[in-house]
Amino acid sequence: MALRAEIRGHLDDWRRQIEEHLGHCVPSEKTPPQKLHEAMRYAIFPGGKRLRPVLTLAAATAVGGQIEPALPGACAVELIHTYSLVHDDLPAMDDDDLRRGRPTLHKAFGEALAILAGDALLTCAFDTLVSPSTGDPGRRLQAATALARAAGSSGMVGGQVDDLNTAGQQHDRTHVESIHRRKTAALLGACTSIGALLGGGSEGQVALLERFGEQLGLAFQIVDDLLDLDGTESIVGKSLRKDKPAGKLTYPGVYGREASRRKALDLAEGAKREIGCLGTDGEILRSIADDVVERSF
Ligand code: GRG
Repeated sequence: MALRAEIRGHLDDWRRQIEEHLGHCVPSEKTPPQKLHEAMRYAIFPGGKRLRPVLTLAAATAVGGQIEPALPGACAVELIHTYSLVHDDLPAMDDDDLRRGRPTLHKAFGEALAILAGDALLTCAFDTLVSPSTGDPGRRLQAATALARAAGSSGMVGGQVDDLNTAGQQHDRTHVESIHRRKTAALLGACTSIGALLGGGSEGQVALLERFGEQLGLAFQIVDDLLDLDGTESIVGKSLRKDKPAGKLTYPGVYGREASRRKALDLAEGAKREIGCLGTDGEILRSIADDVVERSF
């Protein structure tokens, strides 16, 4: 219990550092074009759980690295995640009015600016990752490659396309896993591999932390599917009960609620086993894995 409280203290401190660093990544509202920068900052602040950047920092420290060189990676993954939410909420995709407890970006700024702010957040992510004057440029390049692959057509964007295309079709186990792995889990795998890379981890550590992130990412998406069914809108901060009417391919839709919950728990346990060799250095990551499957938002 005391250990969990100590870990929460670390995570709160990391979140503060992430907020501060993110503030420097995107130009201020006073910088022209003002409306664009206002929209980008509206999407980023206040944030959600900041799970992805926290995972990046946790992976960096798990391999013995410092927070500072990993911060650009942490902010880059959050910028990519935020762009994906902005675009996912658009009328052409999920057509959502509510995100992080307030109007979605296109509701507040209009559709054209939401598309462009999403584009600019995506570009800003790579600028953030490759620009710092300190740290190892070779590792940053590897991190940028990992991020591009996880976020691009073989990863998140590809998963999103298949998710849109299979809406209303027969629910199928292989298909649901393939979509969730690309749409959500690939980016979480990139978070932990980027953290390990920027934290100075060995090739083996980078690979095992990527596997940890991917398994946890799949568990995270299953919990997200369950929250869509059983969560409380004011707590989750987004519109719920949308997957079924939209004919979306989900874990509970294919396996049922109980088996889905068991699957999420098994995946989180598998992820924790994956990093067993890190011993106490993996403590924070294991605690995050528990939080992911216990979450109600
Ligand atoms: C539009 C290219 C493109 C991709 C969209 C990420 C995604 C793919 C869509 C978002 C919708 C969705 C339900 C995705 C799966 C789970 C997910 C990413 C949930 C939101 O992430 P949280 O809960 O959000 O970490 P916060 O607000 O806490 O950052």
